[in-house]
Amino acid sequence: MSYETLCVLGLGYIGLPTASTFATHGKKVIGVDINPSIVEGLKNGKVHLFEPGLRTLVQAAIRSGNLIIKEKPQKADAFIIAVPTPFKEEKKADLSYVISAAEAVAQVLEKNNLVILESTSPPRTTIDIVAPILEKSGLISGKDFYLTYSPERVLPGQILRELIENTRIIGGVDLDSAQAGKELYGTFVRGDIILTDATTAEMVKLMENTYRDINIAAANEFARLADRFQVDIWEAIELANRHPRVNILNPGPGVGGHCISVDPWFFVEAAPDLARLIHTARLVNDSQPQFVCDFLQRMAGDISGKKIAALGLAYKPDVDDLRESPAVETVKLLRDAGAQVHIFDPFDTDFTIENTHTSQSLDEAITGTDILILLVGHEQFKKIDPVDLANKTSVRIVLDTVNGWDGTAWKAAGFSYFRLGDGKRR
Ligand code: SAJ
Repeated sequence: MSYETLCVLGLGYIGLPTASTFATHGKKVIGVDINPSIVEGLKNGKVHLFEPGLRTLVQAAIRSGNLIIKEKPQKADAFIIAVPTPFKEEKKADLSYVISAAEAVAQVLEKNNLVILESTSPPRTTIDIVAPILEKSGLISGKDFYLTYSPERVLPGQILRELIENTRIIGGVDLDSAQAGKELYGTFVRGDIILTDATTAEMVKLMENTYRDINIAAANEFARLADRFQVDIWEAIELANRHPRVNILNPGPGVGGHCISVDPWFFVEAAPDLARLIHTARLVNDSQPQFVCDFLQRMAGDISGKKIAALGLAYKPDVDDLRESPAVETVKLLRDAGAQVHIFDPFDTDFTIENTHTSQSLDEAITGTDILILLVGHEQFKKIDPVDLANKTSVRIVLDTVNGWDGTAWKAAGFSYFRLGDGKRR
């Protein structure tokens, strides 16, 4: 079976690059999104997300005539569901987008079609939730049509390269389904394509991000311990990582993004009696903005009424994505502690946080500031010359939460420089 026409549901960070890459590899792709403004924009070549190289890729795909954007799915050989699975207030997976996408596919599903779920989902979603919805079409998964779960594993900022080069896991409801998935992704995937069952593939995806979350939680807890024991955590991590089997990650203001800060909750929700370490790691990372706020107050004294310039809002360096960003959380805590916070992120100069001031430039943010706090290690911030900055602003207290700056240079330029987790030099 060869799959010539595809329908990709959800044109976000995963669906749009996936649809465009298939299109530039010769497949006829219908890209579907329920958001009319995204559909309108894409039809005119306007890309609503920032990812290096994405705009060029999407425009090439549309120009080639192989990528067509629609609001509803149509009949196709294969369907890829790449809609978001956010979580609700109470940290439970919100599967409503997956469910409505599956319902839309069921309307047009035909014999021998292939359906692939890519959205990160709690274990057993493919078998217990998606299959029964698709089977309302009267067709049976694994018999009349192929059904697989294949997680995306790409790193925001490097999506286009990793989409092609990373190992791809394909879990089928049966072996034929997994093989059908392999045939499709083989169109452009250069990494290994490994077949398994659908639930294993779901669990692999959650385990990867949970593993990273737990390791970052350990780094954050080490930073707190270092602060107490007057140790510089950055020095300590560098030394510990000289052990051949140790690789401690970096502490920071917390863990954000739509993946790592969300996915572990799917385990906690599905098996709270078992996922105890996973739950604790989430709590440690989620409380890191509070640790940053408390740390600043210990270093700089009462911040009430003080003007603070907060540099960076994105969930990690050099992306424009603010979802679950610990930088945003930290700003809110500083504001609630009475500070007048001036926020600046070069990737999103329009974003507002209630009762804070959005700055359009670094210079605007630092004017008349008492304290400068670096929350995201964007390249643009890392390049700031402390001598140059000292001439532009009255600010003399600096908190670096990401080890983005050379403390010695900042001190030499006349700043009181504090670094998160550095209990030695403060
Ligand atoms: N972070 C730290 N310390 C570190 C590394 C990261 O505090 O040492 C923070 C970041 O600042 C950010 C968060 O963790 O707030 C997550 O960033 P990330 O770069 O680790 O990962 P994501 O969320 O951008 O992408 C992850 C990737 N998963 C893994 O590396 C295991 C990616 O491969 C997945 O495709 C993606 O999640 C996803 O969509 O699931």
